[in-house]
Amino acid sequence: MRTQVGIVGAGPAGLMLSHLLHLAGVESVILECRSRQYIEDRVRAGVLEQGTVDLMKETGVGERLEREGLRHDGVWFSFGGRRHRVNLSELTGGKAITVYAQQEVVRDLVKARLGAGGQIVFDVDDLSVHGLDSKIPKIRYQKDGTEHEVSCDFIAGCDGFHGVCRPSTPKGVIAVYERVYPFAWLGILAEAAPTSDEVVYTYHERGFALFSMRSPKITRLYLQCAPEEDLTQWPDDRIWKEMRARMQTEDGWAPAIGPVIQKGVTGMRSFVIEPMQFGRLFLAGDAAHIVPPTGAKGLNLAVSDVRVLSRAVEAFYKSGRHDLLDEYSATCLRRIWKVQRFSWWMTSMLHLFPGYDGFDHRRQVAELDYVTSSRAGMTSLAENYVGLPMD
Ligand code: FAS
Ligand code: PHB
Repeated sequence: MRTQVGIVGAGPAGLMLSHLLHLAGVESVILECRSRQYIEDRVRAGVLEQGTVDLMKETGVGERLEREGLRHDGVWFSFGGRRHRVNLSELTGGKAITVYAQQEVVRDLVKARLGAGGQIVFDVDDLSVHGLDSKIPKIRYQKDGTEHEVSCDFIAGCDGFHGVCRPSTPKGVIAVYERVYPFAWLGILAEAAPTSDEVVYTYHERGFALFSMRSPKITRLYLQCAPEEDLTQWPDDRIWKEMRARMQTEDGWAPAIGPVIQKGVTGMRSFVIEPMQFGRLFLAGDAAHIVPPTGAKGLNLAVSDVRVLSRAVEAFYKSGRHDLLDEYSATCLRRIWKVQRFSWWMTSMLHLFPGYDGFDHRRQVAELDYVTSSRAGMTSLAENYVGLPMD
């Protein structure tokens, strides 16, 4: 098979890239190791920045988002038993976040790609990439026991943190910058009507907790736990006891209880590679960087990377330009490091770290008090939370 851009991975990065390239008249093929059902049911992120929402609407895949997305003009921080609201839209000239589950974004993009005659090969095995520093790199994979090869001009490595593309670069070419946090998140989906119509971040002496939702019937909750937490030790009643112990406020607010329909533990790390390109291989999304979910940035960073990459590839085919491709890594990294800083800052301000003492706890509370009462503090938080400008 021959195509212009071979894309490895049908997550938000790979699907949005293929969609944007299609609109620019550039051909691509997506190779995904999982089934369509699996990727459309995979529970992950849920918060979209203003820029991601605008891009989906501008490019014709925002119809269901418009109908079912939950726009939030504010976000809450709870500490000392009281909730404090940051008015995002007032502080950012009308911008907001939208709660719309990642798997819904994936569903909309898969439907749009296949609907436009796009090629997505699901359930591929043993995928490998070759000739990255040649003019025609190749992707080899197995499907139904048969060996296949895709020749292309560019390979987009959108295969996530555990993918094969990043490790396929020669040793020493890529520098790694990393922080692994000494805690994780235990996340649940519950059939319970959300008792807040905006997200609530809670700082508590028992550990961090987060209140979010997916619909008027589904609540999404997270609590800080140990990195190797054993889910079998968390029956539903223990989960609810702990969630309410951490989140309940003096005015009686607390999450409503309901059947837990999904639970999982997510590790926390900050991770960035430089550069995000080697030869004709361009890495995007979680394949190149990971943020702790405290800032709700993972999916949005993947989208901002492929926005830059699709423009660079379009300029190559339309006017033979190489400059935007050569600048791809540096352009993305400028925004990535700002988003890494915000996600690290939110994580540091809201979680309990081993070895922290009374001084640290009072410092964290003072920081929360400052960023929820000072206009300058709230504005900085708000502009980062709704999303810094995309290039
Ligand atoms: P993805 O990981 O989404 O997609 C990569 C794709 O490549 C996958 O479909 C995978 O199956 C495929 N692939 C991998 N190896 C392959 C191979 N060898 N061959 C072919 N295909 C291959 N962010 C938040 O903001 N909030 C959250 O609550 C949140 N929860 C998360 C929970 C988990 C468990 C994880 C892992 C991430 C979470 N994130 C969250 C971050 C998340 O949203 C990511 O940033 C986002 O999925 C990144 O999108 P992609 O870069 O497209 O990578
Ligand atoms: C979510 O709704 O899943 C969510 C919200 C805020 C975060 C992370 C995840 O910071």
